[in-house]
Amino acid sequence: EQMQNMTIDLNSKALIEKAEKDGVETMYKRKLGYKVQCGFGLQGVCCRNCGMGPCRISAKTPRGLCGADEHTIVGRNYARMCAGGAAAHSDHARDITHTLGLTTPGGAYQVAEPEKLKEFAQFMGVDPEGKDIYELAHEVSEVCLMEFGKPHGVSKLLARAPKVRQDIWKEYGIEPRAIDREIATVMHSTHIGCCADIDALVHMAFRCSMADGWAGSMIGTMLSDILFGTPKPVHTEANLNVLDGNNVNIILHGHEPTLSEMIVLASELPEMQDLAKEVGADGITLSGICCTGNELTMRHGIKIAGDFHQQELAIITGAVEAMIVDVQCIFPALAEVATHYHTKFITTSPKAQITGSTYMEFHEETALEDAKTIVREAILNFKNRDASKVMVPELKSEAMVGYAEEAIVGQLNNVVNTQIDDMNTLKPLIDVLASGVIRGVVGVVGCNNARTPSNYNHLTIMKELIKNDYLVVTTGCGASAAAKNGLMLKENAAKYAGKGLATVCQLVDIPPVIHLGSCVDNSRILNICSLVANALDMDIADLPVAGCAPEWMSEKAIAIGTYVVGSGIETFLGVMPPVTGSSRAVEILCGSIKDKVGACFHVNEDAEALAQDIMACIEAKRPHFEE
Ligand code: BF8
Repeated sequence: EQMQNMTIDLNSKALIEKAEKDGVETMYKRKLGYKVQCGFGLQGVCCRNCGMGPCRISAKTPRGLCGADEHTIVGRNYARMCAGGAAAHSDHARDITHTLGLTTPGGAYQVAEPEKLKEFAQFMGVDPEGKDIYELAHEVSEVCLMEFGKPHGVSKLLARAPKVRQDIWKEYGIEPRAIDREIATVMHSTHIGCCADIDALVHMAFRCSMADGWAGSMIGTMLSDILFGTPKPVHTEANLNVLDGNNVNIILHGHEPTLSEMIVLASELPEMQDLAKEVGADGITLSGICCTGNELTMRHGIKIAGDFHQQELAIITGAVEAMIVDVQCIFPALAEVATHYHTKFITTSPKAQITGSTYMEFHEETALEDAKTIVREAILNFKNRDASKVMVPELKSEAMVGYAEEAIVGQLNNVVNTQIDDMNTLKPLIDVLASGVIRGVVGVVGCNNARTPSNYNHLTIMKELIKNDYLVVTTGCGASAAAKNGLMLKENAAKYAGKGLATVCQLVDIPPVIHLGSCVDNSRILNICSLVANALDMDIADLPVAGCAPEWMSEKAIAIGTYVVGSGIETFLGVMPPVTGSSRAVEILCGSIKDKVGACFHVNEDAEALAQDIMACIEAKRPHFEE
């Protein structure tokens, strides 16, 4: 029962019980073993940056062996978290960028959005005039690769932000240079004997995170759209019941669409469909977990199997032939869990090899062939399924997903332009915001964290916000939580949303919680805020918007939170980051950083109270916005 209380998802509860019966250890079980977590770690005052340590700060030992105090140690640890997050997002983006360079007409990877490519080329300073689209794609790939390692200048992508915002960054000195450089600089400066000043450490953490949001993630999203298509609203289903009884069930888990898109292509081939029939299955069902799930659902309507905390439980259904993963957010525990069932746990990336997995390396150069080999392996595993071990839980929900920037603007214009004649502008959105019919827009995003019951904070906050007429946009595992619980259906707007928001949802045909994609796609939020701010000749910090990561857990989430604050958006966390060991760090991050960038962090581990904090903060901005 203790374990069941660690999640509010009913499917998860049922599978936790099954895991117990099957004798399988899950995260929920391991969490019970961690009654008390390390207090030094929680406060961020443990330093392992050199071999004299580890040193940890306490009343008796107020300094590390080198003399570093709690502010230095917390600051270094925080900056390194930002660098870790920025590295993960940006290295993902780098792979996408290389893939754009591999596109060929009729090849495995093609340019799906030539117009978007031309527009982006122009923005990056590449003249598309008279160029073959693939020649252009290769040139843009090269230019974008330079953003990772160019020796001079700051990120070109910053120009997407309002001018006033760019000036703020210049003033504070956080315009990121090459992405890799910002990451390397943090690693260097946090080495033993380098930076020992909390203000300077926070400053470099911000600069590095800005490289994540405004360069790495921005490139990742943009080029994914160009390669695989800009998402459009599409119907899907979410939660573990999407696993299909007599089909070969393949779950795609991880982050980069370069792999998952090829698995989609491969599994649709007649030869694979035939093979599935030959082994006695009715067909092949693909579903997704984590951000790969988001990428697939928003481009193809492929169903969402679950979120970060459901990855082990998916295998425990006994109905999964293969769990195919690439990078990030993959529990190493999956290898052990899979030994209890017939599931093949297939790792594919040299960056994320896991002991006990079946390693089938995936190369973009031989993408479709590699994908076919992997899919074949999954199909052939169907015969090993043990019916006595299968339990697909009962629940799933319908959802509308796939709202890219274009979809949001387009959707609003679709219907509202019958009354307002501005086509393809943001005027309708601005009007409903200015009139107060919608009070504000909140990005509720990010992970599941075992320090809170899975999905509880996400759902509590989202429901409270939409009930009070705040539109919610979401990405990552927050998006899965919303999809699993019916919040991404216009039909449910009347039930969950306040009158103003519900009316807008009906009129404009949007759900009260809008699916914007994977965590890399938080860049879409930056884009939309920039478009609105530009249209109003305002700064992003003036808009009635906020960011919230109610159950964050990853370094990526810390980097995101930091660049969102750096972008002038007040950011609310439902889990305290490991910074409380330094009063100065808390003072800066939750206070004085606002003087530099126009926003700061707010932390409240009580979800209901956090929702109230968000609304109060937005209401305080409204008078100025309405002027
Ligand atoms: O990048 S929300 S648990 S899946 S880190 Fe991971 Fe967190 Fe999920 Fe995607 Ni984002």
